[in-house]
Amino acid sequence: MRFSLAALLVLLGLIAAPPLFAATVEYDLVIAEQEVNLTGHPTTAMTINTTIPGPLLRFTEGDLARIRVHNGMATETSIHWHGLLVPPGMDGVPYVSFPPIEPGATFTYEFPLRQSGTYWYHSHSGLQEQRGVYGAIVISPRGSIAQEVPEQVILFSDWTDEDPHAVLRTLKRGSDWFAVAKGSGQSLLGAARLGMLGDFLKRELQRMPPMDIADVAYDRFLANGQQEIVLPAAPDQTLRLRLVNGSATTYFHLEFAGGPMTIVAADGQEVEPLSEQRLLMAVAETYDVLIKVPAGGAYEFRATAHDGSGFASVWLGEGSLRPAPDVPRPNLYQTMGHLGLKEVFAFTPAGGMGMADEAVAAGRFDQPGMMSMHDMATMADTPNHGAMDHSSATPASEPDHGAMHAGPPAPAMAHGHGGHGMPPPLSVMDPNGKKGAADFTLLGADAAGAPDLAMDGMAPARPWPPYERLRATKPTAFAQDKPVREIRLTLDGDMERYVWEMNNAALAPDDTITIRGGEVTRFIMINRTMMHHPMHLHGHFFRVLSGREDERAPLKHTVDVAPMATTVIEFYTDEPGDWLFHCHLLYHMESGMARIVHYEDFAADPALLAGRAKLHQNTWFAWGEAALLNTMTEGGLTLADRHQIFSASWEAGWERVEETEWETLLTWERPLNTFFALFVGLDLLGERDEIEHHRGVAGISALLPLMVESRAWLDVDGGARVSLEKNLPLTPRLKLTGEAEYDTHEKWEGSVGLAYLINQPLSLVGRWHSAYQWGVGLELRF
Ligand SMILES: [Cu+2]
Repeated sequence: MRFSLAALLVLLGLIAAPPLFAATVEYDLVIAEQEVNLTGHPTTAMTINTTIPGPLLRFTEGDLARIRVHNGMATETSIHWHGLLVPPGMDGVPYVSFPPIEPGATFTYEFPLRQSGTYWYHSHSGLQEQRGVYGAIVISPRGSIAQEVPEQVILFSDWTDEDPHAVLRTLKRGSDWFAVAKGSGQSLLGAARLGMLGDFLKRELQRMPPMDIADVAYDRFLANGQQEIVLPAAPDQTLRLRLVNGSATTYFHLEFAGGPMTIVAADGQEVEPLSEQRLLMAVAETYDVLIKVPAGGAYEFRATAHDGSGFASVWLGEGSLRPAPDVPRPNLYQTMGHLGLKEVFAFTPAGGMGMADEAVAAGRFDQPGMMSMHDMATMADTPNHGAMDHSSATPASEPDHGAMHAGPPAPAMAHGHGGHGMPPPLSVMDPNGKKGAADFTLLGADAAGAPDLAMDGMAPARPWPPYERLRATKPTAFAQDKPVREIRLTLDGDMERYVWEMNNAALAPDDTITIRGGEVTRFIMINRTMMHHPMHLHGHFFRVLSGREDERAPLKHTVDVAPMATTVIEFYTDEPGDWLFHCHLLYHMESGMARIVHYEDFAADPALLAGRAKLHQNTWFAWGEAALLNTMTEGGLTLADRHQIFSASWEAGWERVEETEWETLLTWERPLNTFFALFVGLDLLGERDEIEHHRGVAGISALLPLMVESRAWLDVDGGARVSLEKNLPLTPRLKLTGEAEYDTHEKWEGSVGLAYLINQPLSLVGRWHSAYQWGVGLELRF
């Protein structure tokens, strides 16, 4: 009797308490190349278990995960568990935490689940993430018996039919095409239309390329792999949406047509409930939100790409369609910062923005927030299209939600769902991201052509992430007695060459960030670019500090660092290993914006260290352009990596000369920064098939105020040459081009003309040249 009572008690204990022994949860993931059709055109993608996204992985806190990843492709691969606290060897970053998974091989990941929440996984090899290698992870809290509210997992992503390597090559060559394709081009006419010629001039004086919020023109934005999905929801039901941004480069503005959403977790970690009408989710972040689906309609939960080029839709509920409102497009013409003579004639781009290295080193930008509140306050006074929050100069402060919905609520559509649940397009905004590609109207591809514009981060209609208002449910502050190590990191970029850097350098072997266990490490990240960078630290959660003491600063694994702003994070160092810290914009990471964070006592496997050189592999990119007119031809071929540029250019004319005259220039150029480069080369001059002169040259290239490209050289014959070149976009497609050159041997030469962008590889050109007169023809980019 006593025995059976004891047995009963044990049995009861087993039922009531969490399981004493952790379950092992196993998954098999097969990564393979496969044909998909997301746009009406079949293309090759990389899938996990035949789908994009890959399967949702569900665990319970305390489980042991055993995941076998099979590489069914002809190229190496990897899977990284984004936001999960795993041993360093299980983190899945090739050459940092483990060797890559070779073609045909299987790697078994095994790790205990030390946390709960919404996370995701993706390939950390090359550009595979853009090709479809990602999926969501949900870890239920341990001991939870029943779900309080029904939940849905929604993974947002961006999609292009183009090979991601071709995308990166387009970015490297500095083409305008993506801006035109997604309707964020900038031009003189666009600036004039907005009454912002002053800003246009200021930017040109500052030597900054036209600002854009996103780099790539996408074909589609996806929710769980589709442009539009329908999820079941009962009237008046409260739902928990587990939202994941699995995009390669796209931030999303999230908004629910049925009312505000209540944020209850960020990056998998619980936060105090925070109500938001419109939420900006950075790349690689996750949020859990509660929404209440009103009765009487199907309500849209919309994810609008940050640059306004398209969106993905999730419909919840039944009945007539209630679309979410359009988000105004960003006003890309607005410039930032003070501009004086010192900035105009600065030697570095950072100096041109008023954020020179010396000022950074002196700690002038260490406080979280924008570089200068004074400048922002001045900006808020400038008349501007769209709403502007005059009451506050702090971009991340509480936005005035009233201003967001000044108009009447969006009208319901007269009809309900069809059998396929696919509502017709409702909005002036095309859900497909490349609407500008075929728009040949004057401002069709211009940022100024949008019906509604607002300034990013300043207007309440375009909020920045709500970090300052997020508070953890429990204190997150570290004990006061821990040593603190501060590390200052500037986020830099060379937009022209598409090289992205930290502390003025792309990823290189000697740039490891060394930290020590048992300390509080604080990263002060100072963004000296006009883009947002979602910075992600592997293997840790960090506190996002807002500049005031808050013992409940939220814990995150990924944080947005806004343009020209400072973000400060801190973490306690108790996860020995080598961990990647990088910008989660895929093409930024691939172009150098990454570092290894190394615990000083941690010794990685020597075999792994031997292979690490591959991480630092510096890829070469090649491209060319050639113009053929009835009077002349000119063009060039370029081969470049992060540090040097080889180029061959030619010019040949046959009009008004006895024989075809030509000049070919071969150079090797070493950029010092975005503004200056040194070069040596060989200048060849000839007639027909004969070389008449050849001479060595050496000189300097400089980008001058007003974006004038200049070059000066001395040659071995004791001569010299100075040349200037300027391109001015009249509309996004129509460019005025001018060149002038003075050579001590040949005297003056110059040309002026127009180039009209037809599509990515082709422009129509007409030009007057001082030697060959008027000509028309085509320019081809390849
Ligand atoms: Cu970045």
